[in-house]
Amino acid sequence: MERTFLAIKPDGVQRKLVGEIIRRFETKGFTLVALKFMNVSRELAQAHYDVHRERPFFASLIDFITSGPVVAMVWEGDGVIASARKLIGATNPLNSEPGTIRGDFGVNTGRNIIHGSDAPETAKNEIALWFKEEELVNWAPEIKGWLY
Ligand code: 3AN
Repeated sequence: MERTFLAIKPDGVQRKLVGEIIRRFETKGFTLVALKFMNVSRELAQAHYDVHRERPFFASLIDFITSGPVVAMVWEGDGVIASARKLIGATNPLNSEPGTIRGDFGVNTGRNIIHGSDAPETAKNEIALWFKEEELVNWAPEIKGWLY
């Protein structure tokens, strides 16, 4: 079963969107596997955004993601990586459709409320970076069976 890493960024937390965002993934039918409310160290932020190290916005990206608490989560389900990206919406607020999280709540490219892994390999690496194996909850198969 596929898993993805999602993080509600400091702007999403400050704007009290945590419940609204979690509700969207729950009602879609995905399964919560791990969740923690935490401050992000600069080391973790830099490791998470390592692919953007050379980009001009890297320093401001690190400042922003470490500026306040985030909600780090792992979600599971069929096609959850691509589906979560769809529910989140495009990075550029002018391209994020109404009905998506960014389309409904965001107007800024940098302060875009939520992060979602973009591919299976990234999801695997990000889950391992943010969570210890024992923090991932295994749902009992009979409960999971209600959905799939
Ligand atoms: P996404 O979060 O939609 O996967 P990425 O992976 O291209 O977008 O970029 C990672 C993060 O870097 C974005 N969430 C956004 O906060 C920031 N970012 C991307 N492009 C820009 C930009 N042109 N200016 C400022 N920040 C940016």
